[in-house]
Amino acid sequence: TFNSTWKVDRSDNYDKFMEHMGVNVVKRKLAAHDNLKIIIQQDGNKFVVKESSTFRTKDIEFTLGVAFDYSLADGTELNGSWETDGDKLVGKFSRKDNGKVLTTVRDIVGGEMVQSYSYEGVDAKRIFKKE
Ligand code: MYR
Repeated sequence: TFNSTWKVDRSDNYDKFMEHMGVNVVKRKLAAHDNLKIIIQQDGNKFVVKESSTFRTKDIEFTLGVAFDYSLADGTELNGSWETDGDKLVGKFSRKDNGKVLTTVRDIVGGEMVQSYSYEGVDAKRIFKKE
């Protein structure tokens, strides 16, 4: 189950990933220490995700398989949806500005939540621990 409060512990290739997404160096430096915390509350197909970081706090509600809008901390707007694949959550989102696809997967591995991101052939991971 994803239901928990998750705090980012470490990241892998996240700076390169953000660079590929077009995030400028100043924001990337800040994002490296964003203290991202994600509270996930799943009830059947419905999710409430409470995101907080040094950039903002944001509540997101979505239903599996139903597209919704989401904006990244730098203002980039996405539209897409989450689905399940076994025990994983798989998200497929398109950027509104250029139509390019960002895919993301959430998986629980050894009690940690691993979120991987993929955009135009560049991959990154952020690993979260339970608070
Ligand atoms: C949620 O479930 O947390 C809300 C929806 C998340 C959509 C996809 C997030 C992708 C984040 C990519 C970060 C890259 C920064 C350049």
